[in-house]
Amino acid sequence: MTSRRALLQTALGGIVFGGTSVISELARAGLPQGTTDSERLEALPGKRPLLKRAYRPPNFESPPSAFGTILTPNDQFFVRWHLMNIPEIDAADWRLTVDGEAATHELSFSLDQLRRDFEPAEVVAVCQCSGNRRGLSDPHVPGVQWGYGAMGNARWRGARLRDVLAKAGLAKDALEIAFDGADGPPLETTPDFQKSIPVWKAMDENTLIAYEMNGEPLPHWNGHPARIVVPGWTATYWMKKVTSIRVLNKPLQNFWMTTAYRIPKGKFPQVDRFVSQESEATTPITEMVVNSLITHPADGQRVPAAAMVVVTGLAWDGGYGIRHVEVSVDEGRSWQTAELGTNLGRYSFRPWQYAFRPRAKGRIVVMARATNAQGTTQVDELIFNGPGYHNNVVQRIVVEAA
Ligand SMILES: Nc1nc2c(c(=O)[nH]1)N[C@H]1C(S)=C(S)[C@@H](COP(=O)(O)O)O[C@H]1N2
Ligand SMILES: [Mo]
Repeated sequence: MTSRRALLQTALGGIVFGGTSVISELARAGLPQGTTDSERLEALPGKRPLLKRAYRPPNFESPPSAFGTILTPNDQFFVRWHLMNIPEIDAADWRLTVDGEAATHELSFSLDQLRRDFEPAEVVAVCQCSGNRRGLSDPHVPGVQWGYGAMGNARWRGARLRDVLAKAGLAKDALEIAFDGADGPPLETTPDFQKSIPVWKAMDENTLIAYEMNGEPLPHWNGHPARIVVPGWTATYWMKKVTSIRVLNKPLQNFWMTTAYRIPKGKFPQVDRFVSQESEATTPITEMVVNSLITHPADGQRVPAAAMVVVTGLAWDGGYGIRHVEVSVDEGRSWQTAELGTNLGRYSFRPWQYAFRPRAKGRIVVMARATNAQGTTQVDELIFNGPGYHNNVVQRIVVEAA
């Protein structure tokens, strides 16, 4: 059965509601009215219920309950596809080819060969859509109206891309490494989804061709049997169901590189440059901006006025590491340093917590802001851009002490 048919069957077979948990998940998603009205928790085959943003192609975000642990469970990991034809691939049939004008040899691997012939490497890394939180943009911008859940953190295991490229051999003029996946457009008028990264990022020891996610084979929806993992960079480069790797001596030119996934130059604190794709005014989006999420309490929740309230959350950035997280419980007038939890590496979610005793009964505004090892902090005001990328506005929730 094709996944598309499976998806339609889910659509027709009914919505998966889990009673009160669904209602609380929706309330906890904390999206503005209008966004929440149209959203539903629905299950894709093999997944627990996720927040549906679109069916065709499937765009589903993780609900708040997915962020209670440092590693996001595979069956709650968000799903984002640009194109509608998404074949289910039998691992035994899958082949990955490596070629291109600037490759010395042409190679082709089976999954077994990829596992056997290259030393396995692991990295814990956040996979976050460039447009995560786009739905919170004010003014509104078009695109998938993501809330807080177009992201996840996993332990990825696979072959290092650089080991595979070393075997293929890079010519002196190798400039970019391009990826294509098995998915395709239903009509020839839609451009195929292909992406490239600069050679220097492809040769980074943390850039992987991953065949495991949290110790399991990748779920179909997240790129089975293998995907590219580009730690620190937004998920647009993390090609799922990758079937082709090409070594280019010219910039890859297609809609997904030259039109989409670009940000205005100089507006964001970008360090990693993608020089061969820069234009005068714009540059491809590269590393994620520093950000944090409050995972407890939920927006609108009631907390006991007479006891300690423990605020918990996650923080992450583009791979410099989290220096500190500060929490305010007085609408941003004063800030206290939160305690950082387990460190699974600089590309991972970093948990944090802060405990306080409410001063009085009533409304409390809780805010959190992370600062990374470079000293860059989340922003108070949205850095507006048309596609709604890089939203790291300090989150603000309201709880009721009673
Ligand atoms: N083959 C393929 N890979 C892809 C995409 C796609 O449409 N097709 N979308 C990219 C984008 S924009 C995102 S946000 C991530 C989503 O990863 P996930 O579905 O595993 O959460 O996959 C990336 N890799
Ligand atoms: Mo994305």
